[in-house]
Amino acid sequence: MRIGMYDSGVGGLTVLAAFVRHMPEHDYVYFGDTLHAPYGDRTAEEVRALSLAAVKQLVARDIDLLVVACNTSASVAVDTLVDHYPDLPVLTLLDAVGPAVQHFPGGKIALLATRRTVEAGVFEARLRSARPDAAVRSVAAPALVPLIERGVKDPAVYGPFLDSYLKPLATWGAEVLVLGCTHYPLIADQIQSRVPHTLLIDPANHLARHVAEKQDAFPASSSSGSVTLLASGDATVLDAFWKSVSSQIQTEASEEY
Ligand code: DGN
Repeated sequence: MRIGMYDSGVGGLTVLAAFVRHMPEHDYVYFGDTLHAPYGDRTAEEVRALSLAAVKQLVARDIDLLVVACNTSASVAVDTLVDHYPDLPVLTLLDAVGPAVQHFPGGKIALLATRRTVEAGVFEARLRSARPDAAVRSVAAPALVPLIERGVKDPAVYGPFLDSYLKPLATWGAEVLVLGCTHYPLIADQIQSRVPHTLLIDPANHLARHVAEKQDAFPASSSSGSVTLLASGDATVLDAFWKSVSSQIQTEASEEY
């Protein structure tokens, strides 16, 4: 099977890594819209137009399945994509976020995401319907994606932002924190250190597991286990991130949520 994925930039590589970990035998084509990242503070209209342009690149490569590896895009653009490509199966992390929290007993669930995703409210709605017994709270973290995209590594730069987003959640007693933006697993250690008693959940692992279990339901063209990275801007950034993300693929397999 040839699976297409896109994100505003490097974040969706964490989704790609989850898929490669579970299904290394498929072919993957990843498009990072690095020229237009970040999407998080753009209007819904802009995100829809950019998402369509990204998917056009992937469809031109004959993908069998589209995975939207950008939650901002999933929040506002999925209907537009389905309208334009009615024959293309489309999955998003919206499909995984409910099942991802279903089995955790915690009564306080938090979502950390971009401003557009939080304002759209669809991820929060999925969490609420999956866990009507739990209290759900969303926090927008607009400063993080631009720093991650620029390759900033210094924890001191992230510190004040992470403190302001996460300390209220630690005080609230969040038991589960859903990483609602595909960039955030890239700084999971820094997030975890501010909410040490909270379970971090990356819905990409659940989506990848789901697709791996239901592979027969998807169209299957032959594949050779390849990964192709495309970018609207500088592709070397994607290559560098992928090298680092893919090197962790084996080591994290046993400890995912
Ligand atoms: N990785 C994107 C997401 O999951 O929302 C980030 C969007 C952005 O560019 N801010």
